[in-house]
Amino acid sequence: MRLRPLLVIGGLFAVIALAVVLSSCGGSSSSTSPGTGGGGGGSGPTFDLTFPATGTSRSFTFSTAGSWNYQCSPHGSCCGMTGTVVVNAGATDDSALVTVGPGNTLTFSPSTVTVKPGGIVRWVNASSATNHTATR
Ligand SMILES: [Cu+2]
Repeated sequence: MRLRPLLVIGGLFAVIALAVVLSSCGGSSSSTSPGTGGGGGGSGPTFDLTFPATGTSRSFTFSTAGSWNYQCSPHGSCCGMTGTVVVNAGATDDSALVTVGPGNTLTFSPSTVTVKPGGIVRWVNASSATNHTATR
């Protein structure tokens, strides 16, 4: 008579423990699936800089460490006009200059620049084209 309630309670604990184990297995496998593919995680900074004339310059301040790819909207997918800003606490430079379309090429030069967090990147349009952008 006194054992029966204990057995019932023990059985309930066993069921609850099994349920916890099963749910934690499912939880751990699903929580590891989303990946951002390297580069500091999250979506990172966004910007859309335009260069409506030769000589136009635009600046952007990068506060978040990571490796941030960007492209020219009209010339990124078609022509590989892309670049990367690496923001790294170990960097020494607090600013960098990128030339847009030097010699009327569809390039950013240099294609990769590195600054420390809080660093400023400035792009200058050296091209006769007026539709380049730096976008991400
Ligand atoms: Cu372009």
